[in-house]
Amino acid sequence: MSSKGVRIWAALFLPIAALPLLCAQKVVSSVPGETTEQYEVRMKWWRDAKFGIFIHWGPVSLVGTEIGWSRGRQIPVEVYDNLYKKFNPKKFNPKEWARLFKDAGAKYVVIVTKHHDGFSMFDSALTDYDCMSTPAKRDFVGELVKACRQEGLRVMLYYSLCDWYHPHYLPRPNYIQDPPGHQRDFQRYLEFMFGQIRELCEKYRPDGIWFDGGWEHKPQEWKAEELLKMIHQILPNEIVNNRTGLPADYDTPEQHVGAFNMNRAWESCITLGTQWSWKPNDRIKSLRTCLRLLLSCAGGDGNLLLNVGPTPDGEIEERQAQRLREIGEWLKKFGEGVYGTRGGPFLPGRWGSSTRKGNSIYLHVFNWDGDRLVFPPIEAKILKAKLLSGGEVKVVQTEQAITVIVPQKYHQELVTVIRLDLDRPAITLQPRQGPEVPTPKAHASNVFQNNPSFGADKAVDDDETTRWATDYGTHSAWLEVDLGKPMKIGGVKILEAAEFGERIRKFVVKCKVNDEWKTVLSGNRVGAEFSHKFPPVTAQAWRLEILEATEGPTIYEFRLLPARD
Ligand code: FHN
Repeated sequence: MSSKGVRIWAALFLPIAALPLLCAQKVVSSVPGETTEQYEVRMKWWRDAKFGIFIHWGPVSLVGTEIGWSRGRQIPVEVYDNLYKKFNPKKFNPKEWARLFKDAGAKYVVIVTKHHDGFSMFDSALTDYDCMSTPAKRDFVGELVKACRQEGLRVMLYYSLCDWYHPHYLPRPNYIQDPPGHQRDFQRYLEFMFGQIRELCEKYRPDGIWFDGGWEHKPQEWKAEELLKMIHQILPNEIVNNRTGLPADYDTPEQHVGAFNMNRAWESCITLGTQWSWKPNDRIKSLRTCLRLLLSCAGGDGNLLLNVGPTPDGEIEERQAQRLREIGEWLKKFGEGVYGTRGGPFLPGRWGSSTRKGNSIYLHVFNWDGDRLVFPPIEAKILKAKLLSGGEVKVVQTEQAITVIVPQKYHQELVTVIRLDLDRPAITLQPRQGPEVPTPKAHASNVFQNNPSFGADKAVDDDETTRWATDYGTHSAWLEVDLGKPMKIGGVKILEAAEFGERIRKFVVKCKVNDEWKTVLSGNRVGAEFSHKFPPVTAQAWRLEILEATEGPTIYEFRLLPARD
């Protein structure tokens, strides 16, 4: 065989021929010496699940401040540490919670058993600072584990290594003064910590352990390798995250979508509100934001762990429950493009995200370029395209590009879902960039302390968790948006950061036509969500002019809505 022939053979067949070697390769995981194949078998349920619910609950919910972090800060230590004596969540119905999480389309839950505040929400033989010392005298974790299992959910248990309550934990929190003569002893704390983790494994037999709070010590000081070994002696298939400081089985980006990575499992943990534990009148993320977070995680080959903070009387507050049910309703229709998929082949971006399963690619489109998106070419042949969210789709595939065309009347404000059926398994495709879409640029008359975190672009970044803000004492301001090219716009959606008060009293929306600013909309109040349609206008430059505001206006999103032809 000529050298060229050898090169072709190697390029075509070597990857397949090398498969056994690849599977025999050792992988970074929580099980020393585990092969890639063994790791992927152990992680399969977790990778296929894609969507979990995180639950941060404890006596701190009685005061509505952040769990752990508010101890000795907003809440005096002696007050915080005695909240458990009043913690009596009479409405706690684990079966209702489990049903809700199942209705949300989640496949697993992660339950906080002990947070940094040291309070054990499970019946521990090693401390009286636990749920059995509350007036409720209930094993909250145990009941929830049982109920979730009965609904077919997988269960993982969160445990904070750091424990700012325990008298032997080191480092001593700076807001604590130990009694005279008291000797802190980290090894005695480790005995307690190992003992509790053994309890959790033996009593509840979770499918995984979600460690947290590892940042105050090195893995060696936590005896992390010994800890993982103990866990796997009890539960050989246990999945463990990276927060002992060892890489273990998966990474845990927090409050943001992780980077695309087919070679390292990851899960973004993100709050549905703005706080991990319950906060009265917290701002809850919209369905649009929640779905786009989930699809961007799945598109990056990761999972989303969405956090809820239950109320002090034991309920998931209705606003949070409703959002979870809405997510579940969407997943009932379009979950085939989420569950059991892998990320890619088109990398996530402002356009949306893609997932793949079998011989199909799923496109989850957030933003279009007019009525189309132009993707880079793929080596597979597209046999069929289906607009799962309703309507017709046209796909033109050439060696240079894949053009996906959907009339704007079929564009969904939440997500537009398209399935491309191929002539081969989609997993064989190498990842590649996704399509470019026009990205608005913005500038403003005023930015809060000229801080880019509150810059004008935050009002047009398609992210409802970031906002443009202005200085205190600002009673009028404008935001100017350049869409990158003239676009046919038929309406606006404006999300004011109303939690700071509905400050806008008078505004206009303008667009520049033939070098003249033309008013297309006038209004008084905006509030948390303002939408208004108007006869379509084609323009590239747009303005939100806030003419009167009671205090510095602040806007999450100024969204120009493409006209639906
Ligand atoms: O401090 C905790 C926080 O309260 C929350 O539990 C998150 C969840 O990932 N972990 C720590 C912050 O990284």
